[in-house]
Amino acid sequence: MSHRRNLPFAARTAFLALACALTIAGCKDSSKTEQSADNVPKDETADEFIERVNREYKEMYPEFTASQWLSSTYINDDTKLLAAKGNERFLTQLNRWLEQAKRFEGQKMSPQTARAINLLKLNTAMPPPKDPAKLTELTAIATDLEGQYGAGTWCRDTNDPKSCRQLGDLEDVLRNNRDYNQQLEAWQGWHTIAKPMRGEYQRFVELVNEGAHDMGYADAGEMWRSGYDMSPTEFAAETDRLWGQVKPLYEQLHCYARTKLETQYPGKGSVSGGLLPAHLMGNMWQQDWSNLWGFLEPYPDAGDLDITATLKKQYEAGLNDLLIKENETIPAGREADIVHQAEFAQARRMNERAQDFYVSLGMPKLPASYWEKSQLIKPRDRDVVCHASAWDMDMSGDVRIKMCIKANEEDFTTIYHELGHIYYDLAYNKQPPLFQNGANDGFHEAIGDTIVLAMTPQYLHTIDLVGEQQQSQEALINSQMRMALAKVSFLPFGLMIDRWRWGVFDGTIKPNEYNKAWWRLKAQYQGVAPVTPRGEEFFDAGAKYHVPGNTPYTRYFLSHILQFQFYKALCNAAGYNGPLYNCSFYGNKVAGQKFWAMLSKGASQPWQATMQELTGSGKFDAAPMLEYFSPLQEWLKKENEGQTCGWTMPADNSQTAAKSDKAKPAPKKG
Ligand code: X8Z
Ligand code: ZN
Repeated sequence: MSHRRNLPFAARTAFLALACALTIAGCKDSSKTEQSADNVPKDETADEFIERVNREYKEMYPEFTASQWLSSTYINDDTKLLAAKGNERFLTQLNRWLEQAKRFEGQKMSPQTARAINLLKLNTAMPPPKDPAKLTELTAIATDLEGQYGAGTWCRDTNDPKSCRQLGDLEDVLRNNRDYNQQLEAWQGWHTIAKPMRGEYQRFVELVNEGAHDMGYADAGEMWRSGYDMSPTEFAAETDRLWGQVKPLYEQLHCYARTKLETQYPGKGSVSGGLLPAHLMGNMWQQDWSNLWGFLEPYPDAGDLDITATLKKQYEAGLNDLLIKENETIPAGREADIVHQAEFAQARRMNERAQDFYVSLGMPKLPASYWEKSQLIKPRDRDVVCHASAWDMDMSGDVRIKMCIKANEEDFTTIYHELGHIYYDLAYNKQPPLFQNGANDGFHEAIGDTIVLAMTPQYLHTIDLVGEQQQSQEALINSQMRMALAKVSFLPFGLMIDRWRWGVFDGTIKPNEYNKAWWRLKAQYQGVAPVTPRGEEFFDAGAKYHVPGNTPYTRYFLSHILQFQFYKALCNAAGYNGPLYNCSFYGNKVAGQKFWAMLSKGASQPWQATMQELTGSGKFDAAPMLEYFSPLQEWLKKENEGQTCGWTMPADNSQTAAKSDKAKPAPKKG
């Protein structure tokens, strides 16, 4: 499941705990079977050690993932308790294995075994302190933070439960409502849910840093940067290099968006210094600007790309069918059930469509259990973590996703994203457990998105999601803009989250400046700013899933570079010769085979080798992304002529106010 990628870390941890119980039980007979008190066979070689770890890991894994799955799909105190305990057991076992591995330091062993031992160290994003009491405290905090995020609710009127809203509702406001104040209210409302997390998060940081230290790392951030087959310092420099490659493209898009926002919201479309108002970008975290299509579409007459409208129509048609079918018999009050049924049917239809792409490449159909056990839509009777994730429950084919799918384009492409994780899981299931992972975590995130790049307007037309497509320069710019609003707008966000966490972990960002540093990085990288002061009474980082969920984020930045490298390689494999942006390898079995071969390698070799096999180069490189967007970049340069692009940093970002609001900041909410 996600444990090995996002939720994964916690999951792994718990998983290990289970193995631990088995180990102790076996221990009783150890004297007779030549085992030490710790159940470690005497004279075990490094190769045998790794073989045993793989076996124990796989044995304990299903119980661990089950506890994590339950606590994410049914948030209450009991499931939180079980998840925390599961995690604790896993991390205890991880510590034990790491202790046992020390025997082999400096010894000769096969490169595969050396790699496996290193991967074992990196098997969690939550390095466990050795002190058992602190480990217990850490897993309880981790489960609680994720639960708080999942159950996060803002009430306009605390005395009126009907006024309460969760993330999905508030995101709908940002998605569909262009009213300045209503967007501001939704944005501020959601950010109230993170305020109570601050103290716990601070303690969380102390505890994982202690764990990282116990494992030989300077801090948890250094550990996170150690998973890339190069030194942590080299890795950080690589991310700077890649950002340098793509920054000019982002700045052009930022400039264009600002001009349009200023027209849309006269006097309020930017914040002093030329930054974009955080609540106006159509997305809670300004990481994807697709929802601003209504006024960012370059050529409204150059064809139709409104996938959301078609998905909604499909949903409504399905709902109508159900209503007609059951018209005579629907008892009063059962309308909500029918709506729920129609939402589920639409989510399933979207999911089948995504599966079809993978199957067209020669990959297997998803197992029956996937359809039975996945959570596709938000249950009505309980809190769940709606943030999309993909799970490998047992390393043997019980794969699932957990989403709260709605009929819109964003969720549609997110299903393709999640299936990328699922097909990776299925492809590497034959590898030993410690190699059942992405070549690096950016690879895992890039698989489904590579498929999304191949969802060209032509592909979307063949599956009846958009109408007939024009072959004109205007239509091309529209389709490039559609992709850029999702992919280019994301880049600085993909970097800034971990720039913040790296600083929090290494102590350069102190607890009393968490929020100030957050907004400084938002301004520096994304060029966005809040329109009302966001002092230290807030904890705005906590309003983004991956912070309370403790999922490292640089993986997504990498993925947004890698996916274009993969896409280009698969287009080449498919024998495609035209301009990169027009290529779809839908239905191409040669490309599919090449993709599957890469997925099957898992983490069994350095990612550079896996990359070399697929693309012919063993380096991260943003050139394919720039090649893809070159028509748009040229167009943007012309469009922005005469503008002063870029932005200047606010002097004190916690006091930032909108130009028009300088004298009278809006009152703080909640
Ligand atoms: O978290 C995700 C996936 C699950 S791995 C839905 N993504 C990041 C996000 O939502 O912030 C995908 C893109 C970036
Ligand atoms: Zn993902």
